[in-house]
Amino acid sequence: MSNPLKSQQIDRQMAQQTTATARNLAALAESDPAVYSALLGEEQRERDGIELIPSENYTFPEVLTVLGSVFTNKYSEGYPGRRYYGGQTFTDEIENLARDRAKAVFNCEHANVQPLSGSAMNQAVYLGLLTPGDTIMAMDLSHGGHLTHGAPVSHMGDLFNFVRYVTDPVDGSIDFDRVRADAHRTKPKMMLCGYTSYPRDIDYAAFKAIADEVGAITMTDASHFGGLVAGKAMANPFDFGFDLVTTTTHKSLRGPRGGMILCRKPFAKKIDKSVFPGLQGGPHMNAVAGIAVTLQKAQTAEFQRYAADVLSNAQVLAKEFKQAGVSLVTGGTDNHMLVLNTMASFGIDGRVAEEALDQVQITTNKQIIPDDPNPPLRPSGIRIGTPAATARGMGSQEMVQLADWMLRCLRAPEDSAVLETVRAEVEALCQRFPVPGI
Ligand code: DSN
Repeated sequence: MSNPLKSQQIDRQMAQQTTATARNLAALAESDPAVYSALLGEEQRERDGIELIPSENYTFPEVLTVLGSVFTNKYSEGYPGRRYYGGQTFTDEIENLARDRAKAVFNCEHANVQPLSGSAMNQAVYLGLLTPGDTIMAMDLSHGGHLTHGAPVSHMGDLFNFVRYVTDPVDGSIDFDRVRADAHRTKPKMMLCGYTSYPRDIDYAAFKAIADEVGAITMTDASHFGGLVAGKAMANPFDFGFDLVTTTTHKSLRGPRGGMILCRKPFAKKIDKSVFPGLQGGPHMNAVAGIAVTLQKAQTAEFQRYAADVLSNAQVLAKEFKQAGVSLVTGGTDNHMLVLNTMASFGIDGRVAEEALDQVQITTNKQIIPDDPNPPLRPSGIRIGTPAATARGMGSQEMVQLADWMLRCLRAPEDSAVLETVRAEVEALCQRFPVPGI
């Protein structure tokens, strides 16, 4: 039964908050017009264009609210019930909610929701469970692995001995006979799968079998597809006996920027100690509140529909591009992402392609392809994905239209008449699909 006194109090506080939000915005406009105007500009950019960068999304409106809330004021070093600062009644409440919901959503035994970002989260795992110099097997950067998966330019690449596996140049498959032979030869302490630019699913059973043969810890960096696992559209590595899953919270999951480390019980203490005090100080409690909100939404049937739609939209794009003869890295997609070889398909590098699409307000990112002969700032392709467009409610009809617009631009990247026409059509479509939270 609802408590009338409490609900009256909530109504009063809500009215105060609405007034405060309007007052704060007006104060920003007056005291810092430069930042205010950039804020309006970014809102307009997001409203009028189509976001196709596969790692970006529109967070839930409720997440925007808690991110801009008083939780940003609070220091909460430590963990619920064991903090180094007073005044933790409500921060403990939200961190417990976020942890419990993470465990329920991902069906795991322990969750740490404090990592400030994806890089910090992966570093906390390596530094917490391994010793510098230990061997880790992970996917090569140009084949889709992340910087923190041991790219030579990263600090992790210096600290640990990364042995990299690659993918088949035609279908993107992983040669598990070779992975097995390399694992037996190099004796990794950890076997890592997961990616930042790989349009295929992962054979967790094959990885786990090899890891068990050599006694390696199994970890998946699910940053890109954490929301698709949560929404039950893609497989959950814990169902295959994996030890750890890391995921950022702002990509397909649609939460605030941040990271989570999910693991089996035996790793819990080391992971928590590694995040705090090992690597970080105070967690960003406004982001932790946002993660709690996100994970409640991730348990709904609506979110499961969203996750399924992200995948089916990617399939439509793949079909359209293939029909038009575009060269897709791995030949297609099993997830939310496609990598287009623009050099092979249109004779233009990824930078030219990205810039042409920017002009029509379709946002993509230039992307190296496996064993790319070109440098990272002028790579051979672009990477696109469907999480953000799907969050606006766009479906298969819009994906067909989108592929057509992209083809027109990529075939004539310097034809201003084509670009102007497409830009106007993109803007008109966007009016019909409001951005959540704006
Ligand atoms: N920056 C992320 C991405 O775009 O995939 C990974 O860190």
